[in-house]
Amino acid sequence: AVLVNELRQAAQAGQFELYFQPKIDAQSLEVTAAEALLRWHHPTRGFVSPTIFIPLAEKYGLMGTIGPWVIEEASRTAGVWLKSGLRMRVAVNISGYQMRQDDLVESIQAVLERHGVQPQRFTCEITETVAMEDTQATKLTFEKMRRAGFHVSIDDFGTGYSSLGSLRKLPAAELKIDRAFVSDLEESEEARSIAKSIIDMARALNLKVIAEGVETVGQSDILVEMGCDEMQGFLFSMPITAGELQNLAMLRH
Ligand code: G
Ligand code: G
Ligand code: MN
Ligand code: NA
Repeated sequence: AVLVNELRQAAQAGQFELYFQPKIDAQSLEVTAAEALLRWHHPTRGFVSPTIFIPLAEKYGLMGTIGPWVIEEASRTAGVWLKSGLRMRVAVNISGYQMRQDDLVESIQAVLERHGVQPQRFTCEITETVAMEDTQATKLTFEKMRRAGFHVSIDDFGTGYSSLGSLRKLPAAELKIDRAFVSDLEESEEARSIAKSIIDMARALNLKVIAEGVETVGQSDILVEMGCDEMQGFLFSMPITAGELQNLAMLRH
């Protein structure tokens, strides 16, 4: 409960920072996008992981302030990159709470416009579990995202219960293979089958497929061989600051 109160103040206190991790084109090795990952620098506890505070924020109704902060900061950063000539997308993780807000899409559109960022340059990463919620509220948000022209990515894919039929109804452009399958690729025949199924499913639906958590050349080789379009992971880069990412993207361009 103490942590929740501190979390409530963190945005105003300037304790949040966005890090960015590049998404790499498997063929050209260019940076196609950067995923914004929230960091909380607590004055006494030090670094607090988003795996701890995001679920707390969801539970205690704080995504209503944290979510917009992330969208604003990511869009502002994308505007800076665009002005420096970099044409990559920025990707933001959208939580279940945010998906259920009926003004989410309009508020993102307004922020993007203010920073001169086109909607196609904004990726919404939505976990498969949230995407499959199939409530009236999330269906409406997806429909608005389609009309707005956002790039939609289904995150942590393979951990939920999507069918081809349900996926076809979503305005998704990208499936992101969950890290769990990527980390086991070299050891596990089952992980390879799952990764291959996801890639084939993406092909059938005309979606791009990206693998997250790529750490070794062996994993990367297997994924490229299977036809994976893009990769993200420590093999290419850790999450880094906006300035560092800008330098890395320039080098790879
Ligand atoms: O960056 P890291 O690997 O520590 O992130 C851990 C988890 O926190 C990941 O599942 C990631 O999607 C989530 N996360 C990071 N930043 C955000 C954010 O801005 N919003 C939401 N909803 N989740 C985030
Ligand atoms: O679930 P989501 O994809 O949003 O989470 C991204 C998280 O994965 C970030 O917290 C990031 O720090 C972490 N991550 C990114 N690349 C790697 C990797 O290669 N290995 C591992 N173990 N974690 C990674
Ligand atoms: Mn993500
Ligand atoms: Na993920």
